[in-house]
Amino acid sequence: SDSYPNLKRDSRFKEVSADDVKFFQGLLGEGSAVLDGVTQNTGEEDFEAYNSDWMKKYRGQCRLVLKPATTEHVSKISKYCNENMLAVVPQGGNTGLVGGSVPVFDEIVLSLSKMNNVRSFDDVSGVLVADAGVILQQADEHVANHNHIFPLDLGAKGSCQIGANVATNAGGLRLLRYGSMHGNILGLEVVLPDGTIVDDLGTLRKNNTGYDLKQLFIGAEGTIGIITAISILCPQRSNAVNVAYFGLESYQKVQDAFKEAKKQLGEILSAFELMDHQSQDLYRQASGAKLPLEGDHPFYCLIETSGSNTEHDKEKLDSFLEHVLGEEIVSDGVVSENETQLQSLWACREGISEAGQHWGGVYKYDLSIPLTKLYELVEECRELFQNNGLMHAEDEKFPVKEVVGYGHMGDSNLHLNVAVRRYDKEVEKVLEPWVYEWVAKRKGSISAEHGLGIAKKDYIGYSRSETMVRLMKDIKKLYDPNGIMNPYKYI
Ligand code: FAD
Ligand code: 2HG
Ligand code: ZN
Repeated sequence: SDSYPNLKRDSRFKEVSADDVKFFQGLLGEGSAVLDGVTQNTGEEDFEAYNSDWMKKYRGQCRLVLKPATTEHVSKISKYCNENMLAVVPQGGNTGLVGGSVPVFDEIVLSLSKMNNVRSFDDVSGVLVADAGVILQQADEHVANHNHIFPLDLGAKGSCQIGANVATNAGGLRLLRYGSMHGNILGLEVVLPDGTIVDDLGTLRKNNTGYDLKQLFIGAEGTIGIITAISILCPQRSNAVNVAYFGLESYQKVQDAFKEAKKQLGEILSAFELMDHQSQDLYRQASGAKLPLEGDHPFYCLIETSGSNTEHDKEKLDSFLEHVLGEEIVSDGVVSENETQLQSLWACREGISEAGQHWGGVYKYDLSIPLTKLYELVEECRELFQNNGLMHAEDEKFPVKEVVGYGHMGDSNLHLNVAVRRYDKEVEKVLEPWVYEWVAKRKGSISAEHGLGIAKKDYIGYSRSETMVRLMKDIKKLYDPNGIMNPYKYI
């Protein structure tokens, strides 16, 4: 593939034939469930949405997309592919940021999009059981009708799927409050590469009977099986949600504000997000939106509180604000007065990811770094580009437009985005392996929440020991001995 000069198609995998297509059509019908470019003259453009990723950075050459409607379908497809050495890529909403959801060569795309039913919701326990292909926002709306909240929220909620959220162990904006998928997932239904249906769709909070095998599929990025349904614990939805947006003068003050927020807002704190000035400026330029505060500040924070008592929460938030303004920890701030304002404050944070690629492309790094050192990486990276003459905010001749830092401060998770006018080898040489070495030296992680996919496949060693990588490979071999499931990616 042009996108992957260093990779060769694995010749053990069979190319899709007319007979294969016939089998899948027999199973799924000849309608929209099979997009066939093998026996039909279907154009490239029809495959575009499946072959290329959200960043338009990775591109495969798949000529067959399958959209099963049932777990039974997924099982029969997997079994057939396994017996015939056909490689498969499970695909959800294709919003992943590490190139994991698109084929590398001619792998078959198995899209979960037609498996989108909520199976049950129990409003006493808060347990939702639903098909993997339900869109995150729809899952949240479903439980909202019962006064509950889906314990994950992220900027791609309108397109990403809950099964894929589990497959990537997505973190998102409220992990600080509700915890990770590893804690919230109570059960999974998974199809193994040989077609075995693993029905572990339990709804129990506690079940200490041997290995907790479902954990293996959480964050596996579709390399050992296909998640077809999930069972997840949803907390009560809070009556009172408030959002505040601050300007601060230094990263030290951001840390002080975080400490104060934990101290004073404790149990009602549901998000603490960091945005640097450069990230807000890119967002403003790309979206045309007006920023919430008048003056410029080097740093901004977004704090969300969610509690059960509006007055009580408001009182707490007001006294917190008074304190941090009085102590000059924050220089300026605004609190949302209504839902529209709340959404527009959140947009300043959620909109950065997309703004980053507005000028042509973006290099994204998703890192765990000890909190005290978290922002140093952004400063050093910016300095590198300032010194080597590759960066200019206005001049089109320079490949790099801006280096921005933002992220889930409450989880020590930094997003470093390098907004570029074009993808460029010179820029890549500066960034890699420099970023990974920087992070490894500080005992951070090279992937806090987006996973490894293909983007970081060569760098797993910066965050995992040889022994651990060997154990992962053993598991891969056990579950997927033919290696048909999402090949060429990190494992
Ligand atoms: P895809 O991109 O389609 O797939 C992702 C991976 O999962 C692939 O490796 C794929 O093979 C595998 N997969 C998909 N479905 C299944 C399945 N049913 N069974 C097994 N494997 C499967 N991520 C975060 O963690 N936190 C964020 O805050 C966040 N914010 C984002 C904001 C924006 C604007 C965007 C574009 C992305 C963001 N992401 C974030 C990344 C991405 O949205 C998440 O990784 C999300 O979980 C991917 O869901 P998807 O349905 O798009 O999956
Ligand atoms: C976010 O927190 C996402 O906005 C995306 O994880 C981060 O685009 C990115 O780098
Ligand atoms: Zn994130």
